[in-house]
Amino acid sequence: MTARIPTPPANPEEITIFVFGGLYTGKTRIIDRYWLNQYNTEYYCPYLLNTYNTRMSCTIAGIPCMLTFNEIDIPEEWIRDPTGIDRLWGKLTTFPHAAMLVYEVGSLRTLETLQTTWPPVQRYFERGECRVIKVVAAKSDDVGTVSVEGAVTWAKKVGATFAQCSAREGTGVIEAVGSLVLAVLEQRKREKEVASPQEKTHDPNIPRFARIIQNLRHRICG
Ligand SMILES: Nc1nc2c(ncn2[C@@H]2O[C@H](COP(=O)(O)OP(=O)(O)O)[C@@H](O)[C@H]2O)c(=O)[nH]1
Ligand SMILES: [Mg+2]
Repeated sequence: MTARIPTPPANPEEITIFVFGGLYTGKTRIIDRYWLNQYNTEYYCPYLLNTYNTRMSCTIAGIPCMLTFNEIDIPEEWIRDPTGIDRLWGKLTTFPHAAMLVYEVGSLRTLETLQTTWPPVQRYFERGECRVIKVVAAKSDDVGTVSVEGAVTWAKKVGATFAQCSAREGTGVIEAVGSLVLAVLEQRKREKEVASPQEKTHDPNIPRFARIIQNLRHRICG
């Protein structure tokens, strides 16, 4: 009788994504679209509002991942006084792996809100070495009054990539989240290679050194 070998538990890559932006910029709908592939037309998305911390397992580029979406509304008091963010996050010791900075295409104020609050947010991200950041122009199905060039320029300035999406139409959401996750996975791969270079098996110098050593041995030992 053959013994049944239990399947080893999958070891998913844990990835926490901050979805950060002003109120009503479309953050909840982006998560809802990605998570459940739905667009809730009701004002509230009770399913998400009950949790705020949404965890989902998925496979991206063949790699099992566990994503945690952490939605953060920017309150008015942070816009008036962004140092409030330092006071709240300055001592935190947990950090996201990636972040989406969300504004809406029809509201310059929502982009300015991101710009105003960026310095303390950047300080927090830097402490946690969170470098995978995307500026996301939400509601791209709407009339876009905010200059895309202006937003792209700012994104570059803060070291972020840029994407547009519409949760309503279901366009750009999967791509935006997917590219963030891939960037995190690539960063982890690079860090692993730096931490343990001996694990690299494709060093082109290895066969060359082996030949040199073989030659030397031949000359010495005959
Ligand atoms: N046209 C359009 N409206 C959207 C889209 N996403 C969200 N909204 C609307 O914007 C409002 C706020 O969305 P929500 O996701 O709750 O914003 P949050 O406060 O940032 O989480 C809601 O009334 C949505 O109907 C979108 O992709 N297109
Ligand atoms: Mg919300």
